[in-house]
Amino acid sequence: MTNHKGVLAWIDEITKLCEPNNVKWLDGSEKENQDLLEMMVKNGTAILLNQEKRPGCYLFRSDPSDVARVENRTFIASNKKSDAGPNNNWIDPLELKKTMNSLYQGSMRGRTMYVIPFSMGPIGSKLSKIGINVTDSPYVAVNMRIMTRIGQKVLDALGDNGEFVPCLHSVGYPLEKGQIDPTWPCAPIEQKYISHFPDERLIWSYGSGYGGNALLGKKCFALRIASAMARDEGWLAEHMLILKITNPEGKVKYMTGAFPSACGKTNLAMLTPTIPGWKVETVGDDIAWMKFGKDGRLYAINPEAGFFGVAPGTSYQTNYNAMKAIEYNTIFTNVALTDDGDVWWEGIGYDAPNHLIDWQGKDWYKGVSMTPAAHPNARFTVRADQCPVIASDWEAENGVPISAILIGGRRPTTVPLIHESFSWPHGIFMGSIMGSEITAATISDNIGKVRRDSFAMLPFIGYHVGDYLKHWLDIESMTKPEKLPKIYYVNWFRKDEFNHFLWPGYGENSRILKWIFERCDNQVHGVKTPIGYIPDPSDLDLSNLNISETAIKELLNVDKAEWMKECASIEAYYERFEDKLPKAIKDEFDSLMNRLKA
Ligand code: GTP
Ligand code: SPV
Ligand code: MN
Repeated sequence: MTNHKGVLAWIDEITKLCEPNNVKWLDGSEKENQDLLEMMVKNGTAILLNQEKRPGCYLFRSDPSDVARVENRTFIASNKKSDAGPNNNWIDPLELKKTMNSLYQGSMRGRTMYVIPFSMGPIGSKLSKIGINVTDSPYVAVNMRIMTRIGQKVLDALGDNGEFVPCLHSVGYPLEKGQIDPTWPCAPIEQKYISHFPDERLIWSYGSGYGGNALLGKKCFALRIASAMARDEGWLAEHMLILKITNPEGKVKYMTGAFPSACGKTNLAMLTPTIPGWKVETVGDDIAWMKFGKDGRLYAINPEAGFFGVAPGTSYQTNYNAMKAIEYNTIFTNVALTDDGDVWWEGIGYDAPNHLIDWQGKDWYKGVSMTPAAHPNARFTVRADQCPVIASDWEAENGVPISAILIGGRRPTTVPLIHESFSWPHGIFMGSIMGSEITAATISDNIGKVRRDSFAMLPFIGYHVGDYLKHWLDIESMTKPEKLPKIYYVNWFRKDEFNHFLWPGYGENSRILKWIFERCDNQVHGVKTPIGYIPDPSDLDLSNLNISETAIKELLNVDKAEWMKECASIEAYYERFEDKLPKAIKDEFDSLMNRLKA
C-alpha cells in the first residue's frame, strides 16, 4: 500500500469514473499471478498448455478485430496541434477527454480494476521511471508483470511524493447484470482510443486489449511519453534493441538498433553468431533509453523486463535463444494450438501436424486450410532473464556505453546491406529517411508497402517529428565528437529479381556486426559512395558462407538512378514537415543530391 496522496486521489477518481465491482492492488507476488492465471483458465479466457511440454505456459486468443496496434486510433493530444506533427493523429486534449470520459463512465462495471504500480528500468535506479497502470484486463495484468517490474516494491520506491505517470486502461466492455463476458472483451474500432497527453504526462487507453495498445508501459509510456520527457531533459527514448558483442580477444562493445516493428530487433538482439569466437548477448529487444554518462558517452538502459516478441518466423534455426526462453513460463497470444496442447506457428521450423486449432479457435487442416494457423502478429510474452544469452549486466544501474547505432528496415531494393554515415548530422539524416515495408505489427490496409519511418519511431514519437530530428541533431553539441556512437544503416531484406532475399540474415548478420565492430576501432577502411561508407568486400568475413560474388555485389550496390528516385520520395516526405524540417537535414539532403549528380 501507499500513502502517496497523488496516487490515492487518482485511483479514487478513476474508481468513481469507471465503477468497477472491485479494486485490487497488485503486490507482484507469484501467488497473486497464479491466482489470476487460474481464474482465467477457469473462465475460458486462457488455455493451460501441456505442462510437460510447456510448463507454466498459457495460450490466449484475442478477438479477430483486436490483433495489433491501431495507429489510426492512436492520438497525441498535445496542447498545441503543431506539437503533434504530421506523423501523429491529434485531437484537442479537452475535447478528447470529454469523449473519453463519457466512454470511461461505468466502463468497468461487472469487472475488477487492477492497480499495477510498475517501474520502467530497474526499481530505484536514477534512470528509471514509475507508472501506475489501472486496468480491467487480467490479461494485461499478467503481461505487465512479465514486461515490467511491478508491485509493492515500486510503491516503496515511489515514496510519498515521487513522480509517476498515470496509465489508465479499460477494454471498454462493461458487463451489465447477467451479461455473458466474451473471452476477449474489447470495443469496436471506432470506439478505440490510445491517447497520450504529453504535456501532462498522462496515458488513457480505451477499447483494445492487445499489445502496445494495452500494455501501457511499452510504446505508450517508454516511447511516446518518454520521448517527450527525453526532449525536455536532454536524453533519448528510442525504439531500439540493445546488444552486447564480444570479439574473440574478449573485447566488448554495445550497440543499439532501430528497426521498425517486426523488422528484426528481437532476432538481432539474441543472435547466435556464425563466425567463430564471437559472442552476442542481449540487453534489450525493443526499447532503449539513452543518457549521457559522466564520461560524455551515451549509455543505454532497457526499461523493460520482458520480451513481447513476434512468434511467426521464430525457430530453433532462426532464433535459438528466443525458442529456449519460451520453453516455459510464457504467455502465447494468437498462436495455433496442437492436439497435444503445444503451440505451433508458421516458420517454427517444422511442419504443422495434420490438425491444429488456429488462432481464431477454429479447426485447421494441413494442406486444406488456406489461412495461416497463427496470426502473423502472434506474440510470446516472456521474462528477459529466461533468455539464455541475457547479458550479465543487462540491468546495470547506469546503463551500458553505446559504440554504434544501427538503423534499418525492410527494403527489397535500393538500400545496400550496410553503409556508415559520414558524420553525426549525416547519420541523423540517414535515420530521418529510413523506410520500410509495413508489417502485420500494425492494423493497416497497406501491409507490404514502403513507408518512411524516421528512426523506426513514426508511430511512437510523442511530439513533432521535425522537433524530434532537431533533438537528435542537438545531441551532438552535448558532448565531444569522438564520444558519439557511429551510425550504420543496415538492410537484411534486399531481394533479387526472383523475390528471394539476397542475404541469409539471422545469425549471419554477425558478419556485419563484426565489420561495424572493426570500423569502430578503425581496423578496416570504408569505401566512399554517395550515400556513405560501404565495406570493401575483402573486409567482410564471408568464411564458410555459401553466397555468390554476384549476390555480394548486388547487396553492396549503390545505384545512382535508384537513389535519385529515392530522393524524390524523400523530398515528398519532407514536405509534410512544413517549417519544422531542421536546416541541417535539408543541407544533408542537398549534399546527397550533389554527390549523386557528380
Ligand atoms: P517488434 O517486436 O514488432 O518491434 O519486432 P522486431 O523488430 O523485434 O522483429 P523480430 O526480430 O521479431 O522479427 C520479425 C520478423 O522478421 C520475424 O518473422 C523474423 O523471422 C524476421 N527476421 C528477423 N531477422 C531477419 C533477418 O535477418 N532476415 C530475414 N529474412 N528475416 C528476419
Ligand atoms: C511493435 O509493434 O513495435 C511491438 C509490439 O513491439 S507492440 O507491443 O504491440 O507495440
Ligand atoms: Mn517494437
